[in-house]
Amino acid sequence: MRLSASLLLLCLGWLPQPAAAEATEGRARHSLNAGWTFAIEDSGGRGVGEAAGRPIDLPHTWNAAAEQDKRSPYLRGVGNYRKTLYIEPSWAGKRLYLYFEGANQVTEVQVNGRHAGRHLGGYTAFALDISGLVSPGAENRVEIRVDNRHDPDIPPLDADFTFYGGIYRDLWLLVLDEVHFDLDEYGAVDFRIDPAVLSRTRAALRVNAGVRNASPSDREVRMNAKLLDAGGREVAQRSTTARIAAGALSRIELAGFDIPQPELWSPESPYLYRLVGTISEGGRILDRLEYPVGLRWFGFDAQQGLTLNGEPYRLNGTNRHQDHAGLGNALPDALHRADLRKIKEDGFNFLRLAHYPQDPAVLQAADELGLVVWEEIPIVNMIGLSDAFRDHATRMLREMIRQHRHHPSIAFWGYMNEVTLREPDPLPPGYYAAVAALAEELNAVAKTEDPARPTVMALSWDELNREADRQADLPSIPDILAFNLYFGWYYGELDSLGRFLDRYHRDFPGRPLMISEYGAGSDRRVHALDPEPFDFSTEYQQVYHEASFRQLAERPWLLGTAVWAQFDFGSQHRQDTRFGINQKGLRYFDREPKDIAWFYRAQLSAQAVVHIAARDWPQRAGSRPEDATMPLRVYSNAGSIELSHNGRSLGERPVRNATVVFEVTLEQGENFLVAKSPRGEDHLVIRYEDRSALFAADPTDVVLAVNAGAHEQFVDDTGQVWEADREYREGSWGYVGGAAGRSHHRIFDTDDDPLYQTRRTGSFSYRFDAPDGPYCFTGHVADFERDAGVPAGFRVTTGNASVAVSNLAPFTPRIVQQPVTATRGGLVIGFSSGLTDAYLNGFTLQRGRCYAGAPE
Ligand code: GCB
Ligand code: CA
Repeated sequence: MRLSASLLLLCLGWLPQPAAAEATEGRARHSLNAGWTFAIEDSGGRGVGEAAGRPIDLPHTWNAAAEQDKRSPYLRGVGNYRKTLYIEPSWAGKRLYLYFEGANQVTEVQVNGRHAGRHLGGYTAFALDISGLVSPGAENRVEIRVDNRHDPDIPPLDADFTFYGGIYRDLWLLVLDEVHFDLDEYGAVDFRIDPAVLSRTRAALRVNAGVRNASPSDREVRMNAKLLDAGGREVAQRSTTARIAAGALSRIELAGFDIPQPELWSPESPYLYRLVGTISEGGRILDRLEYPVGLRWFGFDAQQGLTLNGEPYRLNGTNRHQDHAGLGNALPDALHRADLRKIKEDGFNFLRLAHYPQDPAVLQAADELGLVVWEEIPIVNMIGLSDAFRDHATRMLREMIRQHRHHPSIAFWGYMNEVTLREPDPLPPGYYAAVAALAEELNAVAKTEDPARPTVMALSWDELNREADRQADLPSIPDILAFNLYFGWYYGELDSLGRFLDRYHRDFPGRPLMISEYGAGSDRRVHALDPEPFDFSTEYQQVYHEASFRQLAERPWLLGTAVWAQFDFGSQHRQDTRFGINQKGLRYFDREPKDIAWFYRAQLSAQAVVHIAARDWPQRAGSRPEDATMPLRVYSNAGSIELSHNGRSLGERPVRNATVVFEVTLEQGENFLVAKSPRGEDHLVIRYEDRSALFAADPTDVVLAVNAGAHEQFVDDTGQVWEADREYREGSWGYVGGAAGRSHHRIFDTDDDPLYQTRRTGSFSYRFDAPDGPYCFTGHVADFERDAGVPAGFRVTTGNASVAVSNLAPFTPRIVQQPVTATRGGLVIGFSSGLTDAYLNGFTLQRGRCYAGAPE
């Protein structure tokens, strides 16, 4: 078995402490989040509305509502931030740094009109020394220009997520003594502790620091490092003195941090020691840092899987993007931490940070809560061939590793995701060889920067099969190969997943494998009794995860797996059933859990789980007697579940694969469901609207609403259920003729895309065996494939009435009302068009006359 040498982890990261307390002992850190004015810059380089600007606080992005505007692409431009900054007189002679945790993606800073620095890349931290640009005892002008326009030299070039612009993470002013732990290399604090020996019986650690003397004279300083256990008791302490020449950087090592029987870190027991480092001179503390330190080591083997601290350990994980509904990527630390708590609650022990380095608060929470982390740089879908692209890629990798390497949670460094998914157009000669060369280079950089951690790369299934990819042979480059697999979603069958993995594992028995992504999208408004891939029903997502997780769990040689994705996330180019959002989350964009989240809790969590998986679908309807009978799932880690419905037991069933399925026949109105197990119970009310009365002798005022052309139902925001389309059956209703069609184009001026993205098309009719009398038919149509200017339309005929629907604006709903009359127990509404096929995307039918004020 190959061991990825014992890795040490330490936690640097400036700890949140009151500025005043910090100021008394070495460095001070002041938040610069508050009190900015912001303006978008016009193309001439002037601030738009510059005089006024808009008051804002950080973290901030100008694309916070990107997914709410279907008509215009999100702004990729330039934003200007301004602020005045009072510099205390006592800071004269100190080193002052602006410390950005992250800004997307090119940041240029001026202080008092003079250039302070520039940083490229949107996901790593950077520190700019402004000491020489400020006047103490005065207000100083800080101007920051942030640019998120496409830049062919800066990764990512293309990806399935929104590139929100702005200073979207915290911004700090660091006040350091002239002699301090160095901060000038890659935005990282140069102070760490690594194990020379690490086992269950002994840890021998070594501190390594870079101390900078930025003063004009040589200095004699003392560096001390103290290791404390979690209870604050001293474990070991060492110090040394060093003479540092004016302007020089001195490397200082301290050995002898020995711990017999060390407490080890793991997701189940995330034990953290603390390391306190000080630099002092004549008893006066010049700098002081305090970090958590976690001790653990991983091993991996292509056949045996992963080990943690010498024991077999399976990673069950998920992926996280850093954005949130309504906020874009500008999240306060508290929300980052809350996300990680949710990931833990959902049972996971592993987190892939997709597809870029994330906020320091994320890594700190992973250390403290116990999540094993894969962190990667954003080289996604394609690369650029310029030297600049390569330089930025390697620099980002160095920044990520140096800034985050002390976190015990991090186990893997990633540097590419599906890197050949998209080819540049036109394809430059030698492109694939250049991708392989860049992969080799990044792999080598990662190994140099951090020999202790394995490298990993995520590839898609498509990328294993193409000739060009085979030539490039990317899978042979990283220490660990990971797959993003979407069998039963983008391609293939649900049960092909395991077979594919077995074949690959057999063909490449020496290759350690992980699953970096698998997932399916869902919309809480879309439901199906016969779910299919890409219908975005919550039911298909459930079927998908139940089948996929089982196949993955059966293969212990996989080092780990990660769901795509923990949360729905912003992806501006996407239109599934909601614009601008990737809907594969186990939780919605606002973090509300989907029912499928409980499947994972039931599979993975030690807590008792009994969950009736119908929170996403509490409002149901049907128009035929059999519609009321449907499967109902319960997710649980109990041995068996008894379900009762309106006080009657439906029996007790064994739980398999954390799932048990009952069949229930819902009654009109409220249905009370109780799932019981020895480990706990769950209660839920489902409302059912029985519309079959519309076909009874004396129809009541029920409204039949149908999602024409769809096997899936749609529950709109008013709670109206648009039933699945059905073929005509005597005594009921349904279509005669025509075909079902669908698109995933966005539909303007509505959020009801799933209603308009499906339609009945051709020459067809709907029949209703409803009692004689007047009815109101409301047709919903949207042309989802034609371009503007092309005539579109059709004719609705019923008896002798006929109404033409024409001149539809493309991709825009039109609602047409038509009074109709049933005679001799029936009503037929025909759809035909002289021009092209007729189509109908949805309709309602209601007894009575159409009245003014009804939806037009
Ligand atoms: C992938 C990508 C990820 C996408 C995901 C999807 O393989 O790595 O960035 O968001 O698929 O949902 O298509
Ligand atoms: Ca439809």
